[in-house]
Amino acid sequence: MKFEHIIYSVDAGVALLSLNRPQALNSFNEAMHLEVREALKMTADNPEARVLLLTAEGRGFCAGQDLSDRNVAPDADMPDLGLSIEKFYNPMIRRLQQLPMPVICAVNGVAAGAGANIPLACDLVLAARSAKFIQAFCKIGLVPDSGGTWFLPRLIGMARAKQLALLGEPLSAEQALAWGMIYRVTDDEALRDEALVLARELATQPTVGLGYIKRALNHSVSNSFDEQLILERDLQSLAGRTDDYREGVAAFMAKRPAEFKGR
Ligand code: T3D
Repeated sequence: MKFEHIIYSVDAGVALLSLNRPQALNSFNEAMHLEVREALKMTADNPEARVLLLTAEGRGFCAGQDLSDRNVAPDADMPDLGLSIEKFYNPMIRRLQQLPMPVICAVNGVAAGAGANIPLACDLVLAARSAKFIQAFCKIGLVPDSGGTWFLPRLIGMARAKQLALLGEPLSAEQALAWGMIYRVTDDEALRDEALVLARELATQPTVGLGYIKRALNHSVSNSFDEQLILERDLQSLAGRTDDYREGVAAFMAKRPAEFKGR
């Protein structure tokens, strides 16, 4: 598939997916949704892809839904937004959460609407110092989607989640870091490089095991204690059968660096 609205490549174990509609602050139209969907599927299906790095081109990360597709004539029917969520946004968020590898998100500028919540579905979020997260939905009569009402209270607590969702105030990258919403803030010019260094480093690690760690932690927020213990047991059973575990133990015993293959 030839991509027009995203840039996609796989190199040194890192699948790089960059949103590329900077003229509309990388807001989502249907064509970009379809391309992102295809790129996520290609990443899941490619054994050479061991880490996904999601970022965007231009001065912003993503302004959510492209509102020019929702600007209907006063006498025309509005599209059913629930269908759009069901068809496009929810599958994308599920796919990011379920990809069996670490997903890094590099937020290169303003992130609004669904664009503010997509990073929350990723595993490690780096943000440029100038980036802002805006739950813009309330300003146009909508409800936070793309998992926002699920992630936000769990990450930053209910009071702050309500502050962001009901007031739509921009949250700076530094404040997002202080609140535990993201992993790291970088200088603007350094964001892409720092994200790539992290992604390439992770891609040399036992990435099947990292995928299991991600799965365990993601389930922990809704599992009971006993369910979580059982999940840990089952995942450890799978991890213990990977080539990387065998290599990790052998390298430790031989006092040499391990050479993990992501298998
Ligand atoms: O519909 C469904 O399928 C349901 C799902 C909904 C999910 C959602 O995401 S709903 C929320 C949609 N997003 C928003 O409400 C955010 C709208 N944008 C903004 O509030 C502001 O643009 C920002 C705060 C993000 C950035 O402000 P600023 O001042 O830095 O930039 P700007 O000048 O407003 O925008 C730059 C350009 O991008 C501008 O175009 P122009 O004038 O240069 O030709 C602007 O129109 C365009 N743009 C920004 N956001 C969108 C957009 N174009 C279309 N859709 C957008 N969401």
